[in-house]
This record gives sequence, structure tokens and C-alpha cells, in this order.
Amino acid sequence: MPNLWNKLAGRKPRPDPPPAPPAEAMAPPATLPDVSIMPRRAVAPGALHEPPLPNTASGPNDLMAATLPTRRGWRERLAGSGFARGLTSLFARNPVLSDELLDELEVTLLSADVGVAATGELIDDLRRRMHKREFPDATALRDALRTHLLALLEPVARPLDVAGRKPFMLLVVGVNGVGKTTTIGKLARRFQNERRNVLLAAGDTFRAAAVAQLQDWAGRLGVPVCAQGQGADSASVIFDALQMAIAHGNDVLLADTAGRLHTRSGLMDELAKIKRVVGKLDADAPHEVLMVIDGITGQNAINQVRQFIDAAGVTGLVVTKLDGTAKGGVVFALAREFALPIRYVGLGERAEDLRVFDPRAFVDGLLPGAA
Ligand SMILES: Nc1nc2c(ncn2[C@@H]2O[C@H](COP(=O)(O)OP(=O)(O)OP(=O)(O)O)[C@@H](O)[C@H]2O)c(=O)[nH]1
Ligand SMILES: [Mg+2]
Repeated sequence: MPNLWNKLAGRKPRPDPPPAPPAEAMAPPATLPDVSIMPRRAVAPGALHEPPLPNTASGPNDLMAATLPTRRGWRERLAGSGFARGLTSLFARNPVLSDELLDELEVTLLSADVGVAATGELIDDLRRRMHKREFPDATALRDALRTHLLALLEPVARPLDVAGRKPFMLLVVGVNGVGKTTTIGKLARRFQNERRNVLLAAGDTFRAAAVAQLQDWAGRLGVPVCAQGQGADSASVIFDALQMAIAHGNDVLLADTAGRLHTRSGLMDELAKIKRVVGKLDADAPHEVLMVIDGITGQNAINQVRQFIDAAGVTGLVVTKLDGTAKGGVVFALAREFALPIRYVGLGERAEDLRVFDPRAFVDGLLPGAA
């Protein structure tokens, strides 16, 4: 479809995130500082994005309110995305069925990072059906588009169940700056609201301030965090944390890791090492390797996931930053390419801005007003 690609020309691919620190920086110090558990309830003013958040779930209704997403919230947040606006304006400008409508739809899907393969299949199917006169009008085509989009996402909507193991260990991985640490804070809040006893592990020992960032979240939520200093061996921090979670009877252990480029094999090997080490305590740990993907990454997300599957055995995905300017189409590309469960999506920076992935709410947000 070269003509369509020409229309897209001029779009610059998003540059890769800044490179991670060199592999040498990963070497453990000669002597490791003492492991500390820090339940931090008092936090320095200005260190936080928002006031402390106590566990507010005091009864079944509160619990429901805290854990069940509302479709309305999704719709509001996704409606502002370029993808949603593109679809709305496309159907407003093309009230009559035509090949031009489908050509424009193809460009809209490609521009929103739905990907060549998923877009091609979808457009081919709609065009064939349009030419067979299956659609009486453009609204019927729009409904068929909606059904198709839902069908792409439904197989990957498999929510995470942490109830089967104690402690249930999640290892959170991904490239630099995608929202791993923030997602851990949000997940900690979610699990707290489910009355689960959470421990955090500060496995990002590279980046200055990474430990403090996790401790800020821990302080806001009132959950303990297991940390050593910057430059410590990440696998050792996470190993100690799992040992503590077992000893203290925690329900969930959330382990942070440093952001790493999927192309840096040395850094990717560290993830395999973390898995090997924790496997000595619990052969099935980590019980979930959760890869966080930035919703604005575009098609590069596909390469990232492929590499992280190879290096770390990813078992679930979180797509963040779908609020604001994110295009969101990458969710469809990921669903088609990997069939890995999309566990959650991030719709903002606050603790409550993480939603269990709900395909219907997601598609509602993109095609508002559809039946
Ligand atoms: N708008 C929006 N911002 C988010 C979301 N999730 C994370 N962020 C922001 O993205 C930025 C990076 O988040 P971090 O959690 O530090 O990302 P990270 O993957 O841990 O980064 P590194 O540890 O440096 O690799 C922060 O400013 C977050 O507030 C989201 O769902 N929506
Ligand atoms: Mg981080």
C-alpha cells in the first residue's frame, strides 16, 4: 500500500529511549549494604505527586468502587486521543459508504499504530463486505469495524489472578521510562484495596533516585519496601525480598527493575539471572513477568516485546500512557502479534489510574456513541 505510506510520510518515528547505563554498572559492590524494610508513612513535602493515600476500602461498596473500572472513565480519557478523534472526524466527514472512506480508515488505523498486518486484514474484510452490499450505510460499516476491533482484543483480556500463590511474585520489566515504577505503585494500591498484604522490591539499582522513587510510592501507600543501595546487585535485592515475603507471609511481592533497551543483550541477561535466582526459593517464581509498554511507542513496541519474551519469558503486558496524546492503536498490534494477556492499562499518573484491561471499554473510548 505504497500510496498510503506516502500519505503517512513525514511522520517521524519516536526515538528510542535514552540508553541504559553500561553493563559494568551492574556489577555488585564488594560488600552489600544491609537489606532494609522501610515502611515509610511520613514523606517529605514536595516529594510526592499527590497527598498520602490511605487504604480507603472500608466496606464491600468501597472495595467495588476502588477496584472496578467504569466505562465512563475510559471513554473520557481515550476520547481525547488522536486515534479516537481521527475515527470520529472520519465518520463525520464520510457519512456515505465509499472506497474513499475505507482508504481514509486505513490511513487512520496505520497512523494510530494498529500495524500493517491487523489494518490490512481489517480493511480487506470491510471492503469485501461493503462490495457485497452487506452494509446499508456508513453507520453499519462503523459497527462492523467496532465488532472487528473487539474481536481482536477479546482473546487478550485475561485478567491477572494473584490469589493462587502466596506470595505471588510479579517481576516488572520494560525499556526506560515506560512507567514500570509508577505501575508498581498503582498495582500496590490496587492489591491493598483487595485487602492483600504487599511488599515492594527496589530492584532498579542503576538509576540514581530509582530507589527513592519507589520509596515515595511505598510511603504514600504505607507499604514496606525492600531495598539496598544504588549499584547493588538487582538479583540479590529481589532474592532477599522474596525471602522476606515468604517469611512475613506477604500476599504479593512487586519487584521493580531498571529500564533497559531490548537491544542490549548484557542488560537483558540480567533479567534471566533474576529469574534463575528467585527460582531457587520458589521454582515457579516469578509467577508473572509483567512487561510495561508505553502506549506512544508505536510499532517499535513489537520489537521490544519480542526481545523481552526471549530474554525474560514475559507472561503479561501493561500498556501505559493511553491518556493524553497516546494513539492507542498499538494495543491492537500487540494483541494480534503475540496473543499475550494485556492485564492492565495506564490512563494517568495517579495511583488509581490503572485499569484492568476491558476491551469493550477500550473500543467504546475509541468509537464513542457506537451501539
Ligand atoms: N500520562 C501518564 N503518565 C504516566 C503513566 N504511567 C507512567 N507515567 C509517567 O511516566 C513517567 C515515567 O514513569 P516511571 O514509572 O518512572 O517509568 P519507569 O519505566 O519506571 O522508568 P525507568 O525506571 O527510568 O526505566 C513518569 O513521569 C510517570 O508519571 C500513565 O499511564 N499515564
Ligand atoms: Mg523505574
